[in-house]
Amino acid sequence: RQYKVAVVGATGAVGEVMLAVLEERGFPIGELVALASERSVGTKVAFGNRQLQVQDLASFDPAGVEIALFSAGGAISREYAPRFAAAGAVVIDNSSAFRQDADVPLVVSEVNPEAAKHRPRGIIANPNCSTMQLLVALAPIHRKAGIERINVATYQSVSGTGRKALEELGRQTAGLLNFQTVDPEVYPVQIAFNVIPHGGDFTDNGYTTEEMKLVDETRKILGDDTIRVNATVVRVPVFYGHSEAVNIETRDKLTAAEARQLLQSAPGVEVVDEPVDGGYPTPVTHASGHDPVYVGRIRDDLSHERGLNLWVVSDNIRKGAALNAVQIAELVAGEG
Ligand code: A2P
Ligand code: 11C
Repeated sequence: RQYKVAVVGATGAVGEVMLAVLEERGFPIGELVALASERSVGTKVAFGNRQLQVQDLASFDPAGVEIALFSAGGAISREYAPRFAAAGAVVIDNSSAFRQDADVPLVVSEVNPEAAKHRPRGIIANPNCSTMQLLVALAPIHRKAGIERINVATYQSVSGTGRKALEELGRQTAGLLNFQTVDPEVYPVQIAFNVIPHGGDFTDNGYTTEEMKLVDETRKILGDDTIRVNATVVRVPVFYGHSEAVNIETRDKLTAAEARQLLQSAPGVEVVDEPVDGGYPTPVTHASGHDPVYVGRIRDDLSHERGLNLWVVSDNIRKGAALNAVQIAELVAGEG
């Protein structure tokens, strides 16, 4: 059985990788449609060694589309995802538009795949990238020892913000190395050679939307509203790959050695944890362009008897977005 698949936002940083991952994994595609704004009509995107003509989302008729992968931002999803679903498609939405809706499942393929089956609106939400990699690493620990509290600081790459941010980091870096002054455009302050304690928008409680996603999405995906999450999101001048310094407190004691062993057989996880130079994952040496969630620096918390520290790194565009969306599509296709 082959499917008619649409990628909405096909020219974007995530859309481009959705197409690459669909091809790499040999998703059963009968027909593939690449959609973006009318600005992109006339341009082409790569699908394996083929080139697809980009079509205008606004004038596209979704009739016949069976699976639609959306990554064109929340406003586009809110407007068009219900239309695709009404036309019969299963929508897998990478935006934050529907993630907290009770009748929309929020799925990490390794963590709660069964949730994808119950989708009364025909929409399945793909989690935020920083929640995604965190939970691939933490769900096995939660099942084994019960996580009561998560304390996380993120080091998020600019690709999470989209193509314009990738360009901004490149332009600022080149400019500053050539003694030019650079003006920030995408970010409020200079990102090159800097770190910015700000992702998303500020909310009334002083936290940012990116921080609150870590709180709310973690609880929904693990199905446990009692988990306490304390998050600080930081943008760093890295192109691809988010990193997270994670401290957890478990209900039952889990030693670093036990956690290491548990994670070695966890789906989607690769443990890189040697206490030597370079014996840990980084975005550049491990994550960028690769599928796994890498975990290293696993240590007993010296300040808390049931505390544990981990360093979690993954390609935010792959597992954090495009790969998980395609894995959800595989779950849907696997239903037959
Ligand atoms: P376009 O390239 O035509 O603007 P990124 O997150 O990397 O910035 O990518 C955003 C994606 O969302 C792009 O594919 C972009 O297409 C798409 N997009 C943005 N606005 C619209 C719109 N109004 N209609 C359809 N697609 C849109
Ligand atoms: C970032 N996590 O790195 C974001 C990007 O909710 O899907 C994705 C925003 C989202 O800025």
